[in-house]
Amino acid sequence: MARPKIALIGAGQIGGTLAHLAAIKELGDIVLFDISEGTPQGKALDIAESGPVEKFDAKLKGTNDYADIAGADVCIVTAGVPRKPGMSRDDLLGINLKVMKAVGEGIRDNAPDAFVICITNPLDAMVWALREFSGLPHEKVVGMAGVLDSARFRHFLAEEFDVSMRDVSAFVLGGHGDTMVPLVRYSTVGGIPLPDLVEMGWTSQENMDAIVQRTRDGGAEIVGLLKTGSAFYAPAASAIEMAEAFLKDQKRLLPCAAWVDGALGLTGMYVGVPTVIGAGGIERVVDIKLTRDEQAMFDKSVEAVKGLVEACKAIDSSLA
Ligand code: A3D
Repeated sequence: MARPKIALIGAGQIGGTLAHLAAIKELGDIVLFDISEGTPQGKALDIAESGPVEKFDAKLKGTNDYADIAGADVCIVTAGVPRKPGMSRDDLLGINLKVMKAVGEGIRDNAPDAFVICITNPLDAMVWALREFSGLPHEKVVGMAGVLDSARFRHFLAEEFDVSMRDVSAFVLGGHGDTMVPLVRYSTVGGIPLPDLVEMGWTSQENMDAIVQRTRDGGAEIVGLLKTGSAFYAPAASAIEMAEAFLKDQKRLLPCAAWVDGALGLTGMYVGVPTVIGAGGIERVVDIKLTRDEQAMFDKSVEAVKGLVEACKAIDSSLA
């Protein structure tokens, strides 16, 4: 049986890391696409040359031609610009919207059957625009944010409790921005919900609140340290988890920016919600019940995403 084909649109920091991870995990053959001449070719060759050492047979190709992504099973989109210190994700909207148009059309014309994972920021608006420009079915176009935000939350919690990260499960919902909603009540250590752990005295409410805020600011913390770009190792690992769930029909329950039409009281929009990812793409949006406080936070996040989508429509009249 032929190996699956994975197209990575954008061969920058995240794109290169995605290619490396996909090769090491032997998820399929990899095509790295970028408008920058030489970058995808150089990274593809460099990673391919690690094959004998890492012991993978995945084929890698770098290209500046969309024709080379033809027939891709998965496309992961990181094309665009990342933020610099002092910038919010929303400051990237104008420039990255134009990039989504070119990428969406490239996927529509060359890989219309792919499962498409968008990473470009501002995430919830860009995945919406990418879906509009590509015209692919909603269940096949999804944004990566919740897996990363939840991984950050899990990492901070594992440090706080001094337990293995494997035993920490956590959920972050809503838009991928300052209004994201780390759901404390649904987050557990070894199955014990966080509020119970506070009650047991394992940690304090103050520490929990600080971890929730650090999770919300997780992207900015890395941008502040790196100074020349944004996070790329954890974002790449998170998108690979989603791609693997699709390619292996794993039915993973993962928080993603998915098209929600009916669940959680929403009609027709992309926002971070719990989903099931399998061979059909987004096979289910999990309609969880929120408390009044959680709902208020989620509503605020939804409004922020709607504002960004309206801004996209104002910039590009074909989206209105
Ligand atoms: P970077 O290393 O700059 O790579 C972006 C690449 O896109 C560059 O190689 C560009 O040449 C390329 N590019 C620009 N325009 C086009 C185009 N029209 N077609 C194809 N390629 C193009 O950035 P990065 O990899 O660090 O980040 C990529 C994106 O991911 C940025 O928008 C970040 O803000 C975003 N990001 C999202 C998350 C989420 O959790 C959602 C996390 C981290 C970064």
